[in-house]
Amino acid sequence: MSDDHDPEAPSTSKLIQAKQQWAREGRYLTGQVARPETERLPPGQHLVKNWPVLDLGVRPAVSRERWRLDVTGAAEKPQVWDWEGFMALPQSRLVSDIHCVTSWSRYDNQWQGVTTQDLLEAIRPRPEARFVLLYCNDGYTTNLSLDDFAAPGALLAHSWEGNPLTPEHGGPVRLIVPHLYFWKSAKWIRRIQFRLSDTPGYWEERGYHNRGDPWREERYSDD
Ligand SMILES: Nc1nc2c(c(=O)[nH]1)N[C@H]1C(S)=C(S)[C@@H](COP(=O)(O)O)O[C@H]1N2
Ligand SMILES: [Mo]
Repeated sequence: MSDDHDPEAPSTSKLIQAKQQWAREGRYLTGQVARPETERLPPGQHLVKNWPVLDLGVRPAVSRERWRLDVTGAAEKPQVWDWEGFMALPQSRLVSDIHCVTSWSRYDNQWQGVTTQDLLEAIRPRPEARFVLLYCNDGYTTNLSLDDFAAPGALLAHSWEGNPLTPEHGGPVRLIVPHLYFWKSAKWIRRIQFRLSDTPGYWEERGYHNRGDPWREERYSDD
């Protein structure tokens, strides 16, 4: 996705320009490797108690009535869910930590929603599907391997701490992938595409690491 060619692409704000510059400079890199078994805070991170809002500055207002989730691509049963259909899927409650590449972490977030494993059971990706590309209502995209998408702890969340997810945090529904940096956790998720090949999303095209494991400090890519 390029700002020059996509008329729907969000405008490039100062913060976004700064984040692109940090990616070029390798800002926040410490070169340390932590062990999740013994250390809860990944290298180069600091704890916050609040929950910062970070996005491209476009906050789409999507009502639950008009909300839809399309699942497309290499799957046996591609589907479009509306709110009622989504809420009829198995519902789970999970607790996880947030690690943002801009160096803040927040512990013990309680999420409610549909685990990616339950979603995968409903749509059954074809054996050759290896990756997902996530499309959001604000024009944002991000890519994941199918293994990372399906990892334990990953869910499509509609609630946080027992309340509906607010619009600025991606409500009605966002993805949560707690074992990777938070830019992979797509807000206002609109479409999940199952793919045979990988393709970079918004930040991955702008210098962020393709995978983003906070324990290996995979903040930015080297090329
Ligand atoms: N649709 C969408 N999802 C997004 C983003 C975005 O700009 N648009 N930003 C990502 C980034 S860089 C971060 S750090 C987190 C921030 O989520 P929060 O605002 O709820 O803290 O959302 C991620 N998901
Ligand atoms: Mo971010």
